[in-house]
Amino acid sequence: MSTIPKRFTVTAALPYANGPVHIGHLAGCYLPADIYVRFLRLCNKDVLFICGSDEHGVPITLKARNEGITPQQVVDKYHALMGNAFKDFGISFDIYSRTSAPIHHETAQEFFTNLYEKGEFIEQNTEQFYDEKEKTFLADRYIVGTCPNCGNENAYGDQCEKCGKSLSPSDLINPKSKLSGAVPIKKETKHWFLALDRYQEEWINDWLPTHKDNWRPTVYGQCKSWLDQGLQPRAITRDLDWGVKVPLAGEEGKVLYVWFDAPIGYISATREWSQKTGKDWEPYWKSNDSKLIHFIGKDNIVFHCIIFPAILKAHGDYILPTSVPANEFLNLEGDKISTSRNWAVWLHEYLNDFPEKQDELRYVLTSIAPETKDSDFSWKDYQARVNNELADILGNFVNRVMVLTHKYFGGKVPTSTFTPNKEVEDATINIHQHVAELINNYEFRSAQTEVMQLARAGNKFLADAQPWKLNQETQQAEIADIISYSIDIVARLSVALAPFLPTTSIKLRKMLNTTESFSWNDILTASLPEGHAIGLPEILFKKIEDDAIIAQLDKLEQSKQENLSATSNLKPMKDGITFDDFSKIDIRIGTILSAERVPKADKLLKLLVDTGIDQRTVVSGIAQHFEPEAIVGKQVSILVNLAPRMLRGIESQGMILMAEDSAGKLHFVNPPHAVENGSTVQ
Ligand code: B3M
Ligand code: ZN
Repeated sequence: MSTIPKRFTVTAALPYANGPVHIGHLAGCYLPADIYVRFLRLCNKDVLFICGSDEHGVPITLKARNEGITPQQVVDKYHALMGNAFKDFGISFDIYSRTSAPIHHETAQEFFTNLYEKGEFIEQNTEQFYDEKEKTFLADRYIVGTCPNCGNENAYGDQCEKCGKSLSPSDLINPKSKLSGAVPIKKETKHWFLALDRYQEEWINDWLPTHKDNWRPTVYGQCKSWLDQGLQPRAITRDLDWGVKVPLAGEEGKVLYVWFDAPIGYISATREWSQKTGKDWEPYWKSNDSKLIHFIGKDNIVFHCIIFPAILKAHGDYILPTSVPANEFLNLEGDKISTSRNWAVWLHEYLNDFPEKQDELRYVLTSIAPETKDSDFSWKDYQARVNNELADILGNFVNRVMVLTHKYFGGKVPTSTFTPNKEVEDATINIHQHVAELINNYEFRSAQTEVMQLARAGNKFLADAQPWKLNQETQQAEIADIISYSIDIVARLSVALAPFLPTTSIKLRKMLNTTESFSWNDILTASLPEGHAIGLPEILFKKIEDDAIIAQLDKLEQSKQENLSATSNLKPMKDGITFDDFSKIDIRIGTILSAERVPKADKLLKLLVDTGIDQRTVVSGIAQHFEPEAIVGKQVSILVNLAPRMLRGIESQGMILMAEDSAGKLHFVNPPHAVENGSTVQ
């Protein structure tokens, strides 16, 4: 049944456009996908590499609300940031599209309509939480309340971020709408469901085991356990106004569930590529001699191995994925990477701190790729690998070859008789055959190690041969043999490294002064003709100094401190001040006369406060903790001699003092009984 594929359709998970990309994304998905694709291209295969931004879903709408901007503005910002980061790291997509593009809305709607007309969906009314104030249904993420497991008062309706427990909104104690703070009610609403239970019986139970031996055990195991538990019908629509509209008359306010539309985004992107290039997109998705491969992280397995195949199969015209090489997670300095805790190495920040060192990061991330289990990135390990492997072995070898060629032969490839070295030849043949197999088997980590073997062998060959110890007059021929062979090894490396370290490969070709295109088979024959003038030596890899590593560790330490102080009331004590410093502070008791929300700023309330001295406006970041009407008449402590500040166009004259508890909840600091406004706090 396995025919030799004519073309390869390679997808990399569409990243959510609500934050920048970090090393975990790169190591988990984009880098292995890129290595694979670059390798296939070197083997002259027909390959299409697809990605784009995933721009729908509730978190994006929440972020927009928090920042007082539109969802489109959120995704525009991150779409650009992510696209640039991928480009900077040499991730060679044929197309980087986005799911807010019209072509995607059209494609996703076509899918819905196709399935709808075939009667594939179950239409069902269910009860969902509803915010009567905002007149909208609430996605699970829009509901907050107390976690029944750990007591965190800010747990979400789908998960408690403090203890990690998966929740459903009805598990929450005191559930509240995140939009208005109102207690949500349950209301009936209609949705469309994919009959996964029926598909399981009809074909998934038979199809999945065909991949038992060719999918990673972690991937297969996860799918198998889903099947063992029995698939359930799954809603593919939501009540939301951000997303792909359900293309049915009279169904306003319904959009496709983000996990229904996002994978279809791969197809939309392919269609966009087709429009741009004039090439036919359909064979990549509809022809049995195409091989569809999804690169993803392990949290996306079920969507790519069960749900998306179910959608494709229900449509009927499409091929199903042949491989889904999902990676495990990459940790950072022993701790889980987390966007909200700022525990990450962001790609754009990395390039600011280490300009032009994208291949160094690619190398390290592939060396520690979490292919079979979670792995850990540490800055010390990064430094060691760059310095001891890239700089000392690969860089050192290449540099010696270049310098010696200029020194002994005026930068020209000398005439020589072929003197192959066994280790070098073995390493070369091994790359040509074995590395190719490893890559075809998605074992990029081992593949890169084997490629480095050639650099090691080359370095050793040159170090053992010691041409610099030979007599230039009488042993010129021997020197020529050594140098000429070494140049060939550099040429071979420029081929073998191309999938892994594309920038380095280009630099090597430039140093060798050869612009000819090459293919994987050229590893065996790569050679420069006698008399060919090579370019100038260039340092390939500078060593990473301790200071640079310390700076990165300091940055992480700072994130840690900020998180500690955000989640614990035991904040580290601030630096000491003198009594004089303290006596400059003028705190009074005042009374809130009125309070209102600040438009488009969901954290801010505009307060009018009677300070006993005057009545003044204060903008306070307490809107997520108090309803405006509930705090009118409250006595508060107010810092009255703080310099005025403009907040959202309003001049704030002072600051209300709040006590923040370990759960991040705010409480007014006020006297136990009413006192006269203007009373001083000292
Ligand atoms: N955006 C989840 C993620 O970024 C999701 C992947 C979609 S792939 C179609 O992890
Ligand atoms: Zn909890």
